[in-house]
Amino acid sequence: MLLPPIQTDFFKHNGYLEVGSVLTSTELAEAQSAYDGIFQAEEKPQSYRNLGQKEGEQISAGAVLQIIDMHRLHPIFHRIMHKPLVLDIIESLMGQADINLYHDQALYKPALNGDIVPWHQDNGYWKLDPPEAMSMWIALDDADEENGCMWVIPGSHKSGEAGHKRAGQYIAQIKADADESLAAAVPMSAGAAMIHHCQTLHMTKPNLSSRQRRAWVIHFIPANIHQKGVILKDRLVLRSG
Ligand SMILES: O=C(O)CCC(=O)C(=O)O
Repeated sequence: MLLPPIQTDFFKHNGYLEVGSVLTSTELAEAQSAYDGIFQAEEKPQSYRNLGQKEGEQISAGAVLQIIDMHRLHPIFHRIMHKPLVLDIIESLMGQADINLYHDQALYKPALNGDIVPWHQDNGYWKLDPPEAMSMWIALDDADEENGCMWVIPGSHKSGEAGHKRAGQYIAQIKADADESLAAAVPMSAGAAMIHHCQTLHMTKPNLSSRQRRAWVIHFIPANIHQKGVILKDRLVLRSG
């Protein structure tokens, strides 16, 4: 079922939208257990890395552990991204039914030493044209200000591409300037999702709490999007209209 105008208008205006739970309790339990299994396996997937890693550090003090394309590693993630509920939300906000996957990623902030993800727009990394991608950030634990919930600058997607520069000593992260006085926290329960536009400024704070924060993010693109001047053709088709 497509979203009502009150929600699509909120997204258009603010560049993000909370949609409540998108997982059944069985799906949540299955996703949590698959996530843990993948992160705890002795042999890590090739994409495994720590976004908290800083130049010159052998062992990083802070961790934001990333694994790309969980849907290739466990069927539950493949199933969730194909759910009609999920794709109806994206179709409503994208305004079209040709929806491809850009990629998905697990972003895991362990208890006590989760690092920050600085202010950025996703398209600061991706450079997709037109900038019409959107991400569904799914909490696999209750996420709040203490353990690293999402923060956004409402309406920032309307200001175009922000200049990004390397984020301090972080090897794999960039950052943009943001007026933090405008920032809004988006606490969420496990199983709930928020969608953000690829030009919405967002960040997450360190997790110094005693609770882990597991998140899984699906990045959706319209079928006709370009990168470096060419149409992205090799992507998983999730829905075609
Ligand atoms: O989960 C996080 O800590 C950061 C998420 C993020 O930057 C994103 O979903 O684009």
